[in-house]
Amino acid sequence: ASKKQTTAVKTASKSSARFNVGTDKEAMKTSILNHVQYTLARHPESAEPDEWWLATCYAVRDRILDRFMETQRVHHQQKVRRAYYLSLEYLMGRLLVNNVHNSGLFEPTREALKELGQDFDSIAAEEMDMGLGNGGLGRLAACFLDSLATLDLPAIGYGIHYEFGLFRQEFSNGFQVEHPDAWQEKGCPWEIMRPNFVQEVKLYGRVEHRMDDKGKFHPEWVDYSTLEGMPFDVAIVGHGAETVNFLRLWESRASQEFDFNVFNQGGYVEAVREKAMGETISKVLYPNDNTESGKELRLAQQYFFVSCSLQDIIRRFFDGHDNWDEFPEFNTIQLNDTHPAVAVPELMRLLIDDHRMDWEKAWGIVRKTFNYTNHTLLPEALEKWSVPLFERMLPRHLEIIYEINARYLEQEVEAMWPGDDRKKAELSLIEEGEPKMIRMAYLSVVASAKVNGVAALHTELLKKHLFSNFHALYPQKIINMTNGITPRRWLLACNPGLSELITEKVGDGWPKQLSQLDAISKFADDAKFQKRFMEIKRANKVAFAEFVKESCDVEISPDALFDVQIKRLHEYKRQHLNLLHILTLYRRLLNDADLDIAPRVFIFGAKAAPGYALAKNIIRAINKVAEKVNNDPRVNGKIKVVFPENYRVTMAERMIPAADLSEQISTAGKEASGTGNMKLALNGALTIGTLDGANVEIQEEVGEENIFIFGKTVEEVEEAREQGYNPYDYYNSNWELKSVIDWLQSDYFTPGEHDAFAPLTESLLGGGDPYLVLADYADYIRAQEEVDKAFKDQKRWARMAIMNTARVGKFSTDRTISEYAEHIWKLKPVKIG
Ligand code: B1H
Repeated sequence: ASKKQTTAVKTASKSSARFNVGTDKEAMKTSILNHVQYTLARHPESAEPDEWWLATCYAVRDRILDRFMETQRVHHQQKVRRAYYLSLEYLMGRLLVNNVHNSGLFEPTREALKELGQDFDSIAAEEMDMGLGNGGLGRLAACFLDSLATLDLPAIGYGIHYEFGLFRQEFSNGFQVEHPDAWQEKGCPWEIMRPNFVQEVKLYGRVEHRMDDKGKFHPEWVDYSTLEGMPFDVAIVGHGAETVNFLRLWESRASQEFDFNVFNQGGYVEAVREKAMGETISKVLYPNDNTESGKELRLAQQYFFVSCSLQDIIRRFFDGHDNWDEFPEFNTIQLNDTHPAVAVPELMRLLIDDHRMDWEKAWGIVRKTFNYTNHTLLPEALEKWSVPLFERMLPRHLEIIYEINARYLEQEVEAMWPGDDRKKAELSLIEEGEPKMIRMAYLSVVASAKVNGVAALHTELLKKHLFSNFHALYPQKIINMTNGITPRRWLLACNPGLSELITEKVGDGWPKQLSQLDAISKFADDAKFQKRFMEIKRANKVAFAEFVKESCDVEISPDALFDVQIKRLHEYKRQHLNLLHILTLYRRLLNDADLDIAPRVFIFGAKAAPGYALAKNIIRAINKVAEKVNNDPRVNGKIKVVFPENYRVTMAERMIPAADLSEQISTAGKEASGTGNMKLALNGALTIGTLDGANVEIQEEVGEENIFIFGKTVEEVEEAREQGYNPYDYYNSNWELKSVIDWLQSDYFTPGEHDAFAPLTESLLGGGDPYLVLADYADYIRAQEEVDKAFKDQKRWARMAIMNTARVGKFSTDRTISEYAEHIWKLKPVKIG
């Protein structure tokens, strides 16, 4: 009977080419209605919009799950090599729109809803963002998953099922206020709980070295506490719905055993406290971007999800294989920054302690399995764990790290620099000091086969500075993998107008072959094409202006230049340089009401880490300047400043298609890559930017004549520092710069409230201006004047914008992921059929 069943299942999946259930309008209608009634227990007549949203998601999910199961069956049957992506962040955004596009269900779903009296767009707007990430690093992970599935690469993402994602931001009197992000409030139709794959994780305790019957000592981790990890899977649909991979997120639970152990050790109160700790681990995403927290709970999060994931990988491997020697042949693990780097000692522990492998063999496996992506050079973001903290939570792992360190210093560093103790101290995984610190980046480099930077310039700087010794020691290890973005979400789904125009001109292959966009460059001077391109941009601006009216109660003209800076609030990203430009224009307008400038709307989207006081002060300054400017009749509406609260993926999807100008103005050498820069250029916004991160490569692609570059280069920044950079030299010699800073120091923007922006102005002057805002100010103003001139010539602007869309095909994550697959993972596509 069971054999018969298997055949029946096989025929079913063969007969309906892609799905086992109908995918036309009628089938979708039936399915949606069924879910309203039998999943949600509601009468269609009285169902609310959020219930229509849920039912629609379930109907779409049913179709996706067919492909999901088929994909996993094929991967299992063919014993494929897989890539595992370990990341503490996945900034997924909404999934419905993306999933209907990728699975080809957009039209039937929209039509079905229409016949049910529902509007697809408003139903889709019911969805809360899945905001399990901070910024670029988390969004990159989400784009990677999309491309991995689209390219038919067998891959699984692992992360944490945070109960609360990145905080929801509100403004009150210009101040940022944080609220918990209850993203699961309306239900989570996309995820599937997998109780049969629960994993157990140990924490705390101590190590005993016990003798076995052969007289050999074995380390044993004892008196530990245990936790449980419950996996939740989210299906990841590739474009065209051939491959459906998944993202597996772990939620922590206190286990029965956990209670028992702690009860025995410490009694009731301790037990309850520790039980709460067990349930706390996956509670909330740490809201830092580009800064490490150094908190105990954060280390617990990292270890918890890494241990669950590695055990899951090993379980899957032995379901089909029986020999550890084959492990590196079938598994490759990517560390998304150092956040999951504790995977290195954890895999060593699993191999040596649990599977009784000898050190050399285990280390050989580890070094063939792991690869590491570095995302930042900023010193405050480089993870270092204090040895005492680490020892308390992960005593056995600390031993292993010391052993890795001793062996690598004695064997590899000694061979390269014989007798050089200074080199050994420089390269040690342990930084001396009080307390000693574990350098997680160094650990990741030593244990990985390949280490990559995320843009050409960033990778060169890694080789030259942060990892220069390692580059000498392992000359083939450090390579570049320039970031990208998925064109499915960041053009096809978010900008339907432009997508249709492109498809009309170049066919519908571009979402999977983004370099095909180059074919529209031949229309850059075509007046008719220019007109249509600019009409689409204008329509997107009208839609965004409506959103601004609703959310900020500010009227903005779609004919003004939309000048957009959207990214986390950070000094190195220099939102305050943008602010100085706004103040400069405001001042000029007050001095000359007839000043001939193109009307501009300055648009910001940014969250500040809750503990980052200066970043919060900059937010307040922007909000307060906005209030003044927008309500000052003397500027005659020529400039407006808007800062809608709670910037997130969904807001980016509205802003990016409406942007004219993309602000990418970080201090050279500080932004590893940037990815918003790519999204904006793809949607026809021109970049004003420094030669930093991927801006350099964007310039190479679009050409110097289609981008506004300004400011000091990396070399010039280094030189200025060496020569003792003093912001007062600029302050005292540039009269206009001095006036706008003095203006910020007055109470003009916060009447009666003095020194409101002292943290900001102090950082620029007394604080030494660490990010060279004053040094780049004059050239930034010059570049902005060029922008103004270009925008006034709408034909020229149209040409430049078209060339941006046409020439940024390189920045598809399909290209990025193909490079990872070829040069790091040695991973081949697997056709599901
Ligand atoms: C990036 C981070 C980051 N780099 C620490 N580093 C974090 C560091 O929670 N933490 O501790 C969180 C995030 N994020 C960004 O990665 C870079 O700044 C961007 O330039 C880059 O485009 C992006 C993706 O590579």
